[in-house]
Amino acid sequence: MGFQKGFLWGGAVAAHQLEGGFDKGGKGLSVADVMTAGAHGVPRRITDGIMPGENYPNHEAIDFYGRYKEDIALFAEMGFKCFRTSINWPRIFPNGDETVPNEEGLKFYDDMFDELLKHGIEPVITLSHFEMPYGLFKKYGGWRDRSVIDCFARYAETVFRRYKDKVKYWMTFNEINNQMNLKNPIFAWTNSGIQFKEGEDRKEVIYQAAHNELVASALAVKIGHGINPDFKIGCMVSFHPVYPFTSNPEDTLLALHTIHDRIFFTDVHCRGHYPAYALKEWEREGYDIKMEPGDAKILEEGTVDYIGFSYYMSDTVKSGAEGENKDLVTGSHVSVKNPFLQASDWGWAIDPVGLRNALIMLHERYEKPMFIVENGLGAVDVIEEDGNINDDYRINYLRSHIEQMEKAITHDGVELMGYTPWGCIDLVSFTTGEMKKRYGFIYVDKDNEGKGTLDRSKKKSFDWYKKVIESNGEIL
Ligand code: BGP
Repeated sequence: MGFQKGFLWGGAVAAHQLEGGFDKGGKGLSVADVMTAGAHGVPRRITDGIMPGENYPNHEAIDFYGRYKEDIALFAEMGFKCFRTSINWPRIFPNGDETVPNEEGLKFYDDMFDELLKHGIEPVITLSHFEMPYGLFKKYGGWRDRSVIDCFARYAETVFRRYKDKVKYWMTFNEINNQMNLKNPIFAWTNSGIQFKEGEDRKEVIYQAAHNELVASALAVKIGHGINPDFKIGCMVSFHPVYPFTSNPEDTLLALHTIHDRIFFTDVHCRGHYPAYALKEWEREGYDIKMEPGDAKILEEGTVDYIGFSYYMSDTVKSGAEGENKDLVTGSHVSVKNPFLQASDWGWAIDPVGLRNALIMLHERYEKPMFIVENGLGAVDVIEEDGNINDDYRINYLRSHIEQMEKAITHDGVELMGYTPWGCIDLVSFTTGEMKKRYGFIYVDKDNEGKGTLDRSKKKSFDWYKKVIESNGEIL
């Protein structure tokens, strides 16, 4: 028997990608609210405030804000044990630096958590999933400025106190490590509220922001445990195993170096201090990362309880390959096509065994419980004439990944708490801003232009996943 009793089967979303109601209930703007829709090959842009006539897909999203009861009932029908979402930070502190929270925003999450608990679904909550208040972005330049640490700590303390009897599982920053992808600015905007300036060393800027975020995360862990010692507070990173393209030792060395950019954040979150390779890099590059005397102690005392991570794909690197496959960029290196793997319509390598590799690597490095809080296949769904959506490709993707999870538990001794496939209900894609890149078990009638009834319907994968949960992963 692979999956433990009480295994947290569920689904994952993020507030800014499904709630909509971007200006309802006293909410302020987030950075995500000023990001335009992109499309295949057309990157998303960030605008200086809201511009009339622009398409901001997050503003309505799928209106979970107005329809959460209906959606939660569908999750309950699938048998969800947990539901991962985020609190939209500017719903609570509209500009980010107020001292008094917005009661209407707090009330929304009270009601939503009550609805989940009524159905026996455990909320799993991310404090910051790309919803940095626009006010902090404008006033402080986001996480460049350590003043944001206090704002975040106040926000974390407010929601920890308010929901201490409703929420047990928390995560601090979603995919905190994606901002090391210096070539796609979307991650710096949303992870850190940073717009790069002409001539600055992007990596140094990100390391400074990272330091401020890591201190804020550790502070939140300490504050949370003080409020409720039963809280389980994790980090959240995007994890791709990195393979050497050949057995050339130079490729293996490159793979080891590439993984540093991904693993740096987890190293600090889990071990409570900076890894030697980062300190050497700072010295070598002349980076001046500003820290205060108490920071090291906070990092040491605020290590996480578990590792939450997303897994979509693996990367493959080849020495001397800079310039090949420019669209596959990971960290500061270039990933090449892996001849053993197929890719999704969006070019993401499909690699179920890579998930097992990731679990083994993270388990052996940190010996902490793990939680796969995102995994899934973004695909274009077709509604058949009879109204059905036969998403066998999605079922196959998820099945093959769950099989590898089971092997990692039974054979490799990995401790896995739960599994929440991404986008359990169709929502706005983060990297593209599209609706047509769908992940859900539940279809939402809305297209890329924002048209549609927003009606919900079940895809074939809905009943499949229901059986998976019912059988605790025995029937796949
Ligand atoms: C992760 C994010 C999510 C999510 C997912 C899928 O990076 O944490 O917010 O959207 O990727 O990406 P996309 O929506 O671009 O397909």
